[in-house]
Amino acid sequence: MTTVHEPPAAHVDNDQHPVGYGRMLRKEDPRFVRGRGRYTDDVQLPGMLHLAILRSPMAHARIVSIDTSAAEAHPGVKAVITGEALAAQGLAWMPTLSNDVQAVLATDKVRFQGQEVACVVAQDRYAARDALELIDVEYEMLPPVIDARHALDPDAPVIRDDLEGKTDNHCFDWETGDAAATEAVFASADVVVSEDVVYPRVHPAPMETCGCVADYDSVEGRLTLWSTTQAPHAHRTLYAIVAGLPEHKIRVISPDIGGGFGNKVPIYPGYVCAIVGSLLTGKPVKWMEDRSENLTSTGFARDYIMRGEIAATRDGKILAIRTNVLADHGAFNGTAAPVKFPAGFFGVFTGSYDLQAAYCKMTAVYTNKAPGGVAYACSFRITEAVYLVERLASRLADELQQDPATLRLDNFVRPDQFPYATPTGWVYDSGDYAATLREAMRIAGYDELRTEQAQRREHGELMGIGVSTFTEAVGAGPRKHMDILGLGMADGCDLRVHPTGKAVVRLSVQSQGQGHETTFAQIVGEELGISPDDIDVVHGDTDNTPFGLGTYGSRSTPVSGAAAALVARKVRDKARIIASAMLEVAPDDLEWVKGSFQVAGDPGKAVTIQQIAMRAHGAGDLPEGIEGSLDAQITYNPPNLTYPNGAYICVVDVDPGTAQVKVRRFVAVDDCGTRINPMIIEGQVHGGLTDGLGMALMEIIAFDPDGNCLGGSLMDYLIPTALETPDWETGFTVTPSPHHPIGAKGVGESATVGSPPAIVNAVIDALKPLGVTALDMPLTPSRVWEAMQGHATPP
Ligand code: MCN
Ligand code: CUN
Repeated sequence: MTTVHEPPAAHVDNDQHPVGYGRMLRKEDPRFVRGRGRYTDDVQLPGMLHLAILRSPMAHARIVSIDTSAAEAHPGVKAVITGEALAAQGLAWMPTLSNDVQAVLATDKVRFQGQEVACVVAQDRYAARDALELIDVEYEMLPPVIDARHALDPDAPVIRDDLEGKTDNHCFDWETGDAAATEAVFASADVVVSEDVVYPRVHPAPMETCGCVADYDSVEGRLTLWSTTQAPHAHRTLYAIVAGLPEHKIRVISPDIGGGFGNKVPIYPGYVCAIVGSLLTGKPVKWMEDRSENLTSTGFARDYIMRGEIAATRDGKILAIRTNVLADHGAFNGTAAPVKFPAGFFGVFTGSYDLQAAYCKMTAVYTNKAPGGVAYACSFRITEAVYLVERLASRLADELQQDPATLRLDNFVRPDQFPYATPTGWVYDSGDYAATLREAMRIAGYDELRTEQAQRREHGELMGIGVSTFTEAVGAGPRKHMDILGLGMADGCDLRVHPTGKAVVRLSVQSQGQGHETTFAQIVGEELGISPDDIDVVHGDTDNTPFGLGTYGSRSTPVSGAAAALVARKVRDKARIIASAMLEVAPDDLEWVKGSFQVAGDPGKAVTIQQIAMRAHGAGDLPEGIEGSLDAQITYNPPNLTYPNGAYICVVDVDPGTAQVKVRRFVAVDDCGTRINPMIIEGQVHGGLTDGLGMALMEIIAFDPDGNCLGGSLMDYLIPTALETPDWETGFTVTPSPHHPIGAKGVGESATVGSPPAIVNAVIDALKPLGVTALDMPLTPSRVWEAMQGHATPP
C-alpha cells in the first residue's frame, strides 16, 4: 500500500498535458506480466554452446599452474580457455570504463575471490559446469589486502604488480574545492563537528544476473552480441578496441533487462570470454552468471570511508564542509566514471546548502576485493556525498540543540540564488528546497510527530524522526566536460512519422525497467499531438539506434528525453511548412494546437499531424526545401546537468528489548521538474526507497580477513521484502529545469540517494536519550544493540 499526496496547489499533470504526459499505464507491462519479456537468457540459437567460468577461491594468490587436460577430455566440452591462451591473442586484459585494465582471465595472479581464472565452452550448461571441476589450478597463496585502511601500509603486499613500476596499492588521488579557503573558515568558526562515516560495500543485486550470447559469423566477419548492458554503444566500441573487430561489424543487442541498477554498466570478463568462445568454436556461445557469481564478482557499490567536518556559527549558519575520503576500488578500477571525475560526482557533497567554502580530499586504493564502485542507483557517487552531508547536518543540529528540519531550512540555497555555483564548481540549475522540505513536513505532520516523540520518550520508548534533503546532479554530459574512455557524453535520437501518422522513435539509452517505452512515447506524443499508443520506442540495438552513451546516472530523461523532445520539434517545424502549403498560408500564420496546425484566427482551417504525415509521403510536389517524409534526427549535447532535489522524513521505532528497527512511516517529497509520467515516477521512488531501506538496515558485502566474501548468496546478502517495507508516502514539488527543453530532471536514483540518511538519522534520533550520536550502516539489530549497550539501558 502506498499513499500519494498531491501538493495543496496541485499541478494536475493530466489536465495540462491532455496528449502526452500523465499517468499512462506502462506499454511494456503486458509483455512483462504475461511472461512474454525476452531477456538475454531467452535467446536460443541453433547450435548454441554454453560457457561457464572457473573462479578463484582465493583473494590473492599466484597461479603456479593450470591443468585443463581432464576438462578438455570431457565428452561435452568444445573448448577450455585459460588466461595464457588469451594472452597469446593479446586478449588477457581489457580496458575498464575508468581508464584501468582488468584481467579477462587471470594469467599471473588472482586478485579477488571470484576472479575469472578459466572458462569452458560446452554442449550444455551442465557439461560446462561439470568440466570446471576437472580443471586443476595450483595456487600459491599471498597475503591479501582486505581493509582499505591498511592498503597503503608500507608492508602491504602489492596487488597490481601487473602495472608497470607499481610499488603500492594506490589507485588515484583526487581533490575538489579550495583547501585554504575552507581551512580559513574552519579556523574562525564557532562550532566544528566531525564524524567518521562509513558507507559500506553493497551490491545492486538485480533480479536478472549478467550474461550474454555471442554469435560470430566467420563468413561475414560479423559479431552479434545479445547482452545485459545498460550502455550498448559504449560496449560496442570497447569490444572493437579489445577484440580488434571492426566496429561496423559488431552489433550489440540489449534485449529486455531484468533490472540493472548500475550493475550492467561495466564490461565483464564473461562477455569477452563468450566472444572468444564463439570466435574459437564458430558457434554461438551463451554465458549466464548464477546469483553467487553476480554477488561476488560483478560491480559492487559504495565502499567509501569518510571523515566529515562541518563548521557553523553558534546560531546555526553552516559555513563550510570538509571531507577526507578513503575509497576502496577493489582489485581493478572497474567502475564507470567520466574521465575528469574519477570519484564520479561526489563533488556534490555540499548538498542543498549555501556554503562559504568546501573541500574534499580523496585517496582511492586497490584491495583484494571485486572491482566496481559506480553502481546501485548511485547517481555517480552522490549517494555517498548525500549520506555524508546529511549525517553532518543532523549531527550539527544535535550539537546545537536545534531541530534538524529548522537547521536545514535556515541553510538552504534560496530560490533567488539559482543558477547557484557551489564551492566545488557545480552549477545547480533550479529548485525551491524550502518548499520541498515544508511539503514533506506538512505530509508527515512534523510538529505533531515531535510532540508524540517527547511523550513516548517519557515512557522509555525509542521513537526517532530522521530528516534528509538532497540535491543530485544527473544527466551527464555536457560532452566538453564528460566522456567515458574518450566517448563524449551526448545522446542521439531519430524519429520517423509514417504516412498514417504513427511514429517510431529510436533512442541511444536503454531501459532496465524504468518504462522508457512509455515515457519516451509520451514525450514525443506531447510534442507532436500523436497518441503515445501510436508511437513505438526502439532501443538497445546498436544497428537500429543512434550512437549515445547509455543509461546510468539517471541521464535518460535529462539527455535522451531532451533529444526526444527536440527531434519531435524538428519534425513539427517540417510539418509546419508542409501544412502551410496544404492550407495555402504563410508558415508564420499557423498556430500549433495539440496535434494540428490551424490558421491563426480561423480554427476551422486546420490540418492534423496525421494529414500532414500523409501529405509528406504522398503524391505531388512538396514545398521547396522539403525532401519528403516526416523524419528527423538529432544529437543532444546537454548544456548542463539537471539538479533534482528532495526532502525525506522517516519515523522509526526501535525495540528497546531486541534493538530491531521498524520504519513506521516514510515520507518522500521529490522535485524532478516537469513530470512526464507521475505513476512511473512513483514507481521509481518506491523502488529507490526500498533500496535505501535495504542499505540502511540490512545490506552489506562483507569479507573475512582472508578475503572470503560473506555476501555471496541471498541467504547472506539480505534484501528487503514486503515485510520490512513500510507504506511509502510520496509527494512532490515542481521546479522545471530552465535549460531542459521540457523542464524535466532525472529521478531514477533520487530515492536511493536520499533515503539512507533519513533512516539512519531517525535511528540515531531514537537512540539520542541513550547518548548515541553515530552509527554505521547497516543498522542490524546486533549493531544497534551494541550501540545501545555502550550507554545506559532505556529507563
Ligand atoms: N521520468 C518522468 N519524469 C521525470 C523524470 C523521469 O516521468 N521528470 C521517468 C522517465 O521517463 C523514466 C523514469 O522516470 O521512464 C526514470 O527516468 P530517469 O530519471 O531519466 O532515469 P533513467 O531512465 O536514466 O534510468 C536510470 C536510473 C538508474 S541510473 C538506476 S541505477 C536505476 C533507475 O533508473 N535502475 C533501475 N531505476 C530503475 N528502475 C528499474 N525498474 N530498474 C532499474 O534497473
Ligand atoms: Cu550508479 S547506478 Mo545507475 O547510474 O545505472
